[in-house]
Amino acid sequence: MTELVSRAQGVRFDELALATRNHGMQLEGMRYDITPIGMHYLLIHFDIPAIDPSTWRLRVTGSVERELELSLDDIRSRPATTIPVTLECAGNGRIGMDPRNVSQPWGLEAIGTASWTGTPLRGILDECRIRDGAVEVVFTGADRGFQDNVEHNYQRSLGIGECGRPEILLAYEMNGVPLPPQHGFPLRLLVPGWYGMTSVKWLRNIEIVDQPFTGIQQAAYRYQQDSDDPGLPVSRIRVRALMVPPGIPDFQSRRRTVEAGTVGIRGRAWCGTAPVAGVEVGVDGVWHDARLGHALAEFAWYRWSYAWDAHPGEYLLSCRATDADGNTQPTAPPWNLLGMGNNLIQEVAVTVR
Ligand SMILES: Nc1nc2c(c(=O)[nH]1)N[C@H]1C(S)=C(S)[C@@H](COP(=O)(O)O)O[C@H]1N2
Ligand SMILES: [Mo]
Repeated sequence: MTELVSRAQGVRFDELALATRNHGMQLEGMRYDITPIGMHYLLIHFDIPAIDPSTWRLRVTGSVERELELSLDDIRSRPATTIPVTLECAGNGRIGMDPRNVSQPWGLEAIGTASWTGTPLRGILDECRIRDGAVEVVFTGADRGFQDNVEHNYQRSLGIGECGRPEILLAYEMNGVPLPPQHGFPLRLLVPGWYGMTSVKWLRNIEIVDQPFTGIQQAAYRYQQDSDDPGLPVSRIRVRALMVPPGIPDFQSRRRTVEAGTVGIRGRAWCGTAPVAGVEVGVDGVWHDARLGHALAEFAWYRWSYAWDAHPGEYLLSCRATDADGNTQPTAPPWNLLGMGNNLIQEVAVTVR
């Protein structure tokens, strides 16, 4: 059930309780190419399951010629790749929607870039030989709970075609160490370019199905205008730039103070649908081109910077990215019922002294 709260009503206690479980990445963490594990954002719908890696098995079932049951050692002995990937929660920016859905009240911090190691999913799908007529692959996590009064394990599906993409991994390491419990130990799906909900943690079952999957976590991620609107499914990450807030903050308001002179504004930009083509920095609404660096990898963030000639006064800084298809960030939140995909332009209030 969707419950809406307007901005004027403030954050509810249940939202605050979610926010203390599921933390974001401090934006100054964008200074690191690879986000340290404890700084990477977290989104855990239910509880972190306790899994004994010695008895854990991954089962591959359904519309296949050959079902598989793999131990962690079996998976670790398969061909491995390591890639940096920027993950973002589809609910990032939710707090800027008005009214907003009562859910994890993200500001802008539901991001992180980790170096993930795993074996390509398609190798396993090739090995089990998918039957004709299969349409999707359903990924099931070991975590279980209630959402919208329905008890279920966390589950998401992906189309068969999408599953053939080489960058999709069954990942068992993050930043060179075994996955920590909160990020999906012992194995998670990692779908680069897609919002985070697709990357199922604590993976224990992969089922190939002949009908589209309609489970609760599949239905929950849609861009709907109201509860009767089927909406489009939430899929790939919308283009976004964020800056490291410059200078020093006020503890509570986070308002920034910087010294007059040349101020280096830095940040990151990413997009799940096309390469990032440009980033601009706004100073009181006047846009200037930032210097855009290279992406760390195909599905990881770009570095950008801008040298701001700052004179004493009060300013509103902003930044926006544009992708190679010409998509850019909106000036008003792209409102939808569940508060998804809000890539509104970031604004940072700064006092120059
Ligand atoms: N099994 C399971 N997988 C899950 C989730 C979950 O609650 N359970 N949350 C999803 C969501 S909504 C996001 S944004 C990402 C977050 O991944 P992270 O916590 O490793 O950053 O995991 C996804 N995978
Ligand atoms: Mo998410």
